[in-house]
Amino acid sequence: MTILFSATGFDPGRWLDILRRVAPERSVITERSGSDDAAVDYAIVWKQPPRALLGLPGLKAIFSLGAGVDHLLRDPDLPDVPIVRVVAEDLTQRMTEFVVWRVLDHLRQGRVYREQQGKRLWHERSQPAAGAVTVGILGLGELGRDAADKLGALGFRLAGWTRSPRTVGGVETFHGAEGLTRFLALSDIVVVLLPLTAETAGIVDAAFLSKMKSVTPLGGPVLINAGRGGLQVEADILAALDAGTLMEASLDVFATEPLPQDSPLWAHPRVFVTPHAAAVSDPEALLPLMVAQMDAHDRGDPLRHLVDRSAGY
Ligand code: NDP
Ligand code: OXD
Repeated sequence: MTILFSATGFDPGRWLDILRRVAPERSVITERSGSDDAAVDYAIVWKQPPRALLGLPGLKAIFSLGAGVDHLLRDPDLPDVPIVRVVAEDLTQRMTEFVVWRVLDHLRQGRVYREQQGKRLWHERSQPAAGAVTVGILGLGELGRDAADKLGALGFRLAGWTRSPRTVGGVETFHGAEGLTRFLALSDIVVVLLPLTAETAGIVDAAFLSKMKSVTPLGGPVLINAGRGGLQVEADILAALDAGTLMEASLDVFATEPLPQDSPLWAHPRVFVTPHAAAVSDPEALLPLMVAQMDAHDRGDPLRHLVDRSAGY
């Protein structure tokens, strides 16, 4: 009973300490020596290096350290075993906090008031009510549905866009290409909570931005992307901001991360940048759920929160 923990891009020390604590009866390895290959029955991965998962005859499932699995599905050597992604109250709650924070900041003109404070300007701005604003959420999955629920409780009108037809209470739903145009024509603030797949890559491009509303109660349309950077064409977002067709954007994810120092997004006065921090994965919250699933699966229970490889999420 061995877990292979294979991750790049961060120091896994705390994750490994917690994993060893919550799975005391399992061995945990980060590198393969060859002699332990046959004992590896589960892998936990984040942007695993090439060939990390190749040739593990006893592998039963791969656990993604994130809700998104684009990092993992890119692997040309991915074994044909079930993939489990993160679905956890802790992560969902963090994402909802981010979405509500950004929506309220745009609604209450946070950018303008921060500028005014810098100039010691006492000037009250007009204030639309939440009920006069439609927040459109691209992706009504685990994260999108919870954000919609909490925004609805604050009084916002809600629209949602999905791949397949969905019914979600309090949300006007749309799907497919034709549905996207109608969804955009309705949304004052667009929140992107889509997975990055072959179908969604680059979806927020010039054509998409040109379909956003030109007049909104906020003075113009707003974009919030907390899904993946690959969903957006950054040059098109900058062009729309400069042309005034997009009023403001809050971006948590970028085509290249960390966002390159020379990216014009850093200094753009109407862009709010966060470093892929909308919903951090907390090992104390997530690892016990993963180990509980491994234990249950070993007892014969089916795995939950499985990825549909053909859909890419
Ligand atoms: P889910 O898989 O639960 O939901 C995905 C939603 O996107 C579904 O509603 C799905 O539609 C919709 N969707 C997928 N493909 C399309 C398409 N081609 N057209 C229209 N809609 C589509 O994912 P989660 O809600 O758990 O997570 C969403 C994403 O958030 C993750 O994939 C990840 O990239 C990102 N994320 C970012 C974080 C951050 O810190 N910035 C943290 C965590 C996640 P349908 O309902 O029809 O299946
Ligand atoms: C995730 C992420 O997918 O951190 O969970 O982006």
